[in-house]
Amino acid sequence: MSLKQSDPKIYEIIEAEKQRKREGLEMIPSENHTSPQVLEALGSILTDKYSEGYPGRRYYGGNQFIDEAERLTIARTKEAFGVPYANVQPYSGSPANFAVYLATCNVGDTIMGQNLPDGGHLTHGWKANISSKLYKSVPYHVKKDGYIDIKEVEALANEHKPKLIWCGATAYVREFPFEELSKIADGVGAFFVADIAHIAGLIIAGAHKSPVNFAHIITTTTHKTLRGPRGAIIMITEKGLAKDPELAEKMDKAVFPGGVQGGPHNHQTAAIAVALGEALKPEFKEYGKQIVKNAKALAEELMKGGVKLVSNGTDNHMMLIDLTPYGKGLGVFLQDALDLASMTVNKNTIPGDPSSPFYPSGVRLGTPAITTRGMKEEEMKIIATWIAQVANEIKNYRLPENKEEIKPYLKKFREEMTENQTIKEIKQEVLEFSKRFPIPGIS
Ligand code: DSN
Repeated sequence: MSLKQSDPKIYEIIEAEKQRKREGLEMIPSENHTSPQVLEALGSILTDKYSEGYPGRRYYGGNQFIDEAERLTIARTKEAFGVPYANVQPYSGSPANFAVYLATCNVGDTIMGQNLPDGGHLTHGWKANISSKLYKSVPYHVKKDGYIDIKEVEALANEHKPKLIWCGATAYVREFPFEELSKIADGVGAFFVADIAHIAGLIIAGAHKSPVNFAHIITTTTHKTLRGPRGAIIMITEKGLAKDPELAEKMDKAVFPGGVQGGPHNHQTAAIAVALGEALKPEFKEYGKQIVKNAKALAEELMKGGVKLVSNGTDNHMMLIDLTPYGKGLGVFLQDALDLASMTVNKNTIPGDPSSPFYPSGVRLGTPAITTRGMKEEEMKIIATWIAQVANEIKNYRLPENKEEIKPYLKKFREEMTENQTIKEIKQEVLEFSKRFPIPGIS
């Protein structure tokens, strides 16, 4: 019996989501469209198996084929990134980063990472995350031009002598300065960890420099530019093994049984292997390079259309629209208006944001998913024009100062945007345009 027959409710939800994707443009830079083959592995019976432990040393019987899948995933990771060790079991990026802390730090140690409103990640020491509760977090920042403030990192590292320094972000548009930060970490004897979640696919494609020669440890999610299932990988470099020859054993123990995980998600592991197999093919190099070309083209056209971007452009797959020329806290307005025009982006803080993380003043967008659909620079020009037009429609709205007034104001804003003629016309154009670019995993 098909899912449609056995559970029509969930079937309809999945179909509606497929339609949303088919008829719109996915531009959240941390999302992508996985291949039918990745989806096939992800939907396989490997999900049924318990296999705590590691290949050849499990707590359950019947793991001979799971062992093969995990070994293959590890081998493909080592080949794709050029590292001597990989743990492919982390459920996702946050548990992977937590395992890194467990393997390298003691509770109370000092850690450094990029400040969240400056584009950094929650798990790199943000005040609301456990990483700042168990460890003493010293955040570093970006400068006015959007680049990491290397001098500040150096001064803070010399003053606070951290045990670990992160390099990585969720909203950083410039190439990561792996070499400079690794020198600072080496100078104070800290572990230098590169969290390449956003740019893993770009690194494999040669479209962003690799941290392999600079970092001791590398973490990544597998579902962003790498275009795999949701999941994560921890890698240790030769430099990491030289710093601590027992680091591999410590990391395995930190993932399981020491950390927040139980049995590995074997369907996910196998799907990561499929994604890595795809990423090792020559066409993936073209894909990764095209992501960056598209992002640069989109950024250029947006700026020509009068849209302000943090750091005036991008080196990677994403850009950050700075809406402060119109007012503060307008990210949600542009996000929702673009949503109504079938373009999906996310509201985001910008460096020095005058508003709050919930009502930030920026919007983050990127090109991994639309590049998967085969779009090129010509299409970016069209998309940029639409975004600039939508931005023009929201610029006279203002986030109320009084918190009580925000919800009713936003409700009214959404009602007005739903009836807005420009938005309606763009939505129709996006629909026609999207039909020309089928999504690989969606029939
Ligand atoms: N949520 C991810 C992102 O969107 O970048 C980071 O964890």
